[in-house]
Amino acid sequence: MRLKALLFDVDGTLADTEEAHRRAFNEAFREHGLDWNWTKPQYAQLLRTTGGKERIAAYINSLPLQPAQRSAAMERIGALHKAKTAKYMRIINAGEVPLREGVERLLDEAKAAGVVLGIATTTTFDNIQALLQTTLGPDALARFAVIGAGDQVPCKKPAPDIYKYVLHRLGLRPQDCVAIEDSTNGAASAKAAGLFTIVTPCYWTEGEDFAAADLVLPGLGSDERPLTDRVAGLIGNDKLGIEEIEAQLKAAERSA
Ligand code: XBP
Ligand code: MG
Repeated sequence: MRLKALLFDVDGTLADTEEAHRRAFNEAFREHGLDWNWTKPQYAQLLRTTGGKERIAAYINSLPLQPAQRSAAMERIGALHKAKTAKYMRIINAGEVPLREGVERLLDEAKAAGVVLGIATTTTFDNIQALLQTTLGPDALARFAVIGAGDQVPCKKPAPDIYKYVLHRLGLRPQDCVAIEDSTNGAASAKAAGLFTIVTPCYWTEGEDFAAADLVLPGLGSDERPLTDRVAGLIGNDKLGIEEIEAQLKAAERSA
């Protein structure tokens, strides 16, 4: 088997979590006496900045504030983000956000095939733990050989840092691994780290430009929701599995 590891993004890829993030941000703002309320269209724009703390900073920078007010607002970011994380975890722990279709199947297939699993995300480690344990059970973290998260690297996506960090920890070459992402920022990060990159857009990223990606599919496909004939024609099956990923990786290598 050429494929050694599958590296997953979390938000939008393992699960469509961004509405839960948006709710948590707004609840935290309210709790801290701020009248900030991020609407869905506004949040779609704000998502261009990855990372919750960085997103709040981008929002503060967009407000018409005096310099002193702006720096006072910036000083509140740490406390706001801590409150947001607690609220987000409460939503996730309540089981409100399921894994995307086909994710658990692909994780199981990878294990059976001896393909290592890794995570490369900008979100906070506690958020990943909550999502994985709620959806896959208490031992879920052990499925992943490396979890690269949040502030473990200096620069968040679209910088390649988090993927490079995970590859380094795994001791693997990028050409032997595949990234699964949902966004332009995520795909840019994975490609800049030298990875074959598959994108399954989510509600928030549909319509973004994925020209940099190697393969774009509406989802991974499952028995309940197989990929449509047109999409299945691209990968030779109505579900994206380890065999199909391996075939895509080899085809890309031949044409390189
Ligand atoms: C997703 C994100 C995350 C969440 C917020 O990007 O940008 O920052 O929106 O998470 P990607 P935190 O899927 O490309 O990793 O608030 O925990 O930072
Ligand atoms: Mg994502």
